[in-house]
Amino acid sequence: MTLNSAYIALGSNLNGPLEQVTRAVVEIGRLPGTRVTAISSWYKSKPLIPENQADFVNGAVQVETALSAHELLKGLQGIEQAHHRERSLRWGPRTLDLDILLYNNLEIDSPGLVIPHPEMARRSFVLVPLVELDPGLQLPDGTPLAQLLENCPTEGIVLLSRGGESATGN
Ligand code: ROI
Repeated sequence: MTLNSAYIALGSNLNGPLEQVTRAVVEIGRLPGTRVTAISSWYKSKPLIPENQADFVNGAVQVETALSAHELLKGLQGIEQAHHRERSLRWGPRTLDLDILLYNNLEIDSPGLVIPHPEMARRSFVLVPLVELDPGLQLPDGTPLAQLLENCPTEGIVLLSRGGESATGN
């Protein structure tokens, strides 16, 4: 079985955000053929548009998976739905947001799935946990993520709880 390496961003600002994201990590590790190989720290961050909503908890995990990128996306969407995610407002508060940031060194541009995640270069709440997981990570075009982070404002991001290595799931 060929295993793929993917990085997933987690975010929540509703219904006990820290519990939402920590439960989601366990659930990600239960997706078929998928193992969580590293978990970042959790960070509290100010909402990026609109600002009149609660602070977010953000983090990232690395997984090894036998799933294709589209299968992984389907699995993550199932987890989001199980957390009663409501999609009423495009930029509104959410109980759980799971985004595939990177999948091997692939570039994917299909209607429901774009990898690398198009917004990640501008979002320090994504880049900070990602660079923590692997300071040497690069986009498929070779751009170091640490360099993107240097150009991103990081004020408003506060370390909430320190992460560690983990091997959850199967
Ligand atoms: N802002 C922060 N800080 N963290 C998020 O995960 C997040 N997700 C979003 C919007 C509403 C754009 N803002 C966010 O989808």
